[in-house]
Amino acid sequence: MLNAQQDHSSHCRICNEPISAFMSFGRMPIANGFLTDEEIPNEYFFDLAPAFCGNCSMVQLIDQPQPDKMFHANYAFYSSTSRYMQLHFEAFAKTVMADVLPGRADPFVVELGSNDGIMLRHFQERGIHHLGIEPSVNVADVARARGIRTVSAFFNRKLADDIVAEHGRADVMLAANVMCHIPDLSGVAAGAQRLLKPDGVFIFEDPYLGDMIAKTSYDQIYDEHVFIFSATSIARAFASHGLELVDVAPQITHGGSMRYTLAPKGSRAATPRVAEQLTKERAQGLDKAETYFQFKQNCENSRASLMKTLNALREQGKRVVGYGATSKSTTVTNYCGITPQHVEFISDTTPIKQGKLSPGAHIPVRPYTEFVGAYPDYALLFAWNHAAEIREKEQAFIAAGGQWIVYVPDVKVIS
Ligand code: JHZ
Ligand code: ZN
Repeated sequence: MLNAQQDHSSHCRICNEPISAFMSFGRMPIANGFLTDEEIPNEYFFDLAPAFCGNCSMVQLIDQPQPDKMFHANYAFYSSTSRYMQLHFEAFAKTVMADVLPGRADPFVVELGSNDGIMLRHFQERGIHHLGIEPSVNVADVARARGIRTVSAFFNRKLADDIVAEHGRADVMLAANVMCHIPDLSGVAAGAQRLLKPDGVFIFEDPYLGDMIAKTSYDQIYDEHVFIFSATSIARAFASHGLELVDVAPQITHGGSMRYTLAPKGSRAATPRVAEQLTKERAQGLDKAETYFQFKQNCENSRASLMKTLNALREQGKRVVGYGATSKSTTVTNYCGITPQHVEFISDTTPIKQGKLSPGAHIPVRPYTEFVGAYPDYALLFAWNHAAEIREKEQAFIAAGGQWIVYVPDVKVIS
């Protein structure tokens, strides 16, 4: 339910038209704000409320916490925790090497939000001139220790100019699961315009709005994701900075993502895939407000169904453990009202999250060994985007009689 405080309007971060939230997920903590008992009294909350801009079609948060509340020296997400994601970024790097770098003398590759170097390492290993930009110092340190040149800063016009002065202009700019985190998207687009060579390309990928709407994967909405992109909104947002959308490529990662290629206007022809994607998005109604009101209804139905399942299992005295203390799970647990009475603990392989409590819901996060050591009756798959990797790995859990609870695209119990 929207209430007076949540139903406020603001202005589109891209085109400045008035916007208002189409729903609120309620009082929400920092998605990666894993905390100790002592930190509970000071836990930070904000209103998680997405809006759709009827003018430029950008889906965005009305309120977002200050960047330094989210990306700092204890940032909890290390990209290299998934084997499949390591393979994905190796393939991404190889695609760039095969499609963009040939014929360029001493090419220069810049990655925004390079995290622990999961993608840049492939350029570094081949002696390609590279630079990572990563404001979260702890993950950047992992990259630096691997010999990947990394600066810890937020990318903007000024940094773009500094990079050009020190290294020259870039042949390729890359970003994965980063652009949708940056509220000043226009500043980044302007920086990209300055940093790129006239024949350079900017390639980035992020969770895709079309998948989120189709699968009711509302857990893509959390503090860090200030935008959920589509080809429609990206084409419009970058056009005013002289960058044109010249290619799109759907990805299966993170529950459905889209890779966008942008180039200085007129420097290369757009592939037919761009027009096809724009047509598909119109057919899906991504440019219409009604779509988002329906999405809200779908979220409420999903929540009711998940809680019905969890409440029934609690009454039967079943043990339920969460699998993967994802950022996404913070939206699910807080929006649905999942408590430690529903979910005993969340198993996660990331050391920095272990021994802490999940944000807002305060469900303990424990090492993976505790999951394997005493299998629960049910595992609630918070890391549903890694389902293929996890189900392959957890055959013994199923053999022991365990069952998965999933909620994307529908709430289901599966074995
Ligand atoms: P995972 C993060 O989202 C944050 P999250 C960020 N905002 C973003 O945009 C996306 O990534 C790209 C654990 N795990 O990848 C590791 C296991 O325990 O879904 C992670 O804590 N066992 C930058 O946080 C979590 O689950 C496993 O076998 O939603 C997965 O987080 C595997 C595979 C993972 O991203
Ligand atoms: Zn707009």
